[in-house]
Amino acid sequence: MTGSRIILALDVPDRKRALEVASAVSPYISYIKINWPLVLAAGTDIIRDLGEFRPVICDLKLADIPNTLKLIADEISKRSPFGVIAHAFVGSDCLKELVNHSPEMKVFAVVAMSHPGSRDVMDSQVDRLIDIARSSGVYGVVAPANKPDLLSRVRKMMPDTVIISPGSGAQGGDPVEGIRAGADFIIVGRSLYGAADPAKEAQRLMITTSSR
Ligand code: BMP
Repeated sequence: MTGSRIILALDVPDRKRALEVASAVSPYISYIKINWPLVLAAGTDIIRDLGEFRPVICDLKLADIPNTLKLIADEISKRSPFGVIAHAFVGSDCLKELVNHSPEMKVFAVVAMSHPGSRDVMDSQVDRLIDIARSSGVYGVVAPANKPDLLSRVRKMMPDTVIISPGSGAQGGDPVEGIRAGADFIIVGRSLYGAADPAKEAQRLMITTSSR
């Protein structure tokens, strides 16, 4: 591992460009997170291909019944990703199914989100979502770096769980503030893959977040 606390959110809906960016920034990041835009554009084999650079976290934000989650987990795990992201709000039976069915694939649960609309429902339910994630035995959770108060609350309630945090850069948050509020890893998308020199920007982010 690089020791970096940066996760690249590779929301580039183009296989060739995605591989170029991954290759350029891989010395400065720890994981590559992929989401629907790239999976839909490039197909699921991109999971295995990107895994040549760094361990891949599949951000499919799964939200379904246990049996369907099991079927999805079987398909994803054929491509050997490091982890998968699911929503906590579906309940502990669903998360437990993922955790137990594919133990080699780490499960991250979304317990709080970075966008303004998460105030409509999710922000007020954070304690409940944390309880669901905790009782399901997930490896990690997703909580926003651009809402440090919420992030600190998650850290306080989950002192030993890995927290990965989006919301800095393009969404206005500050990566260093995210680390101080309790994030283990900062997820960075547009401000990294869209930079004039993504490798240089990744190196800068790695250095600024490393000693905090
Ligand atoms: P960007 O740095 O370009 O805003 O990308 C953030 C990434 O993190 C996107 O892939 C987005 O889907 C994801 N994300 C987020 O922004 N907020 C959340 O609350 C949860 C996420 O997974």
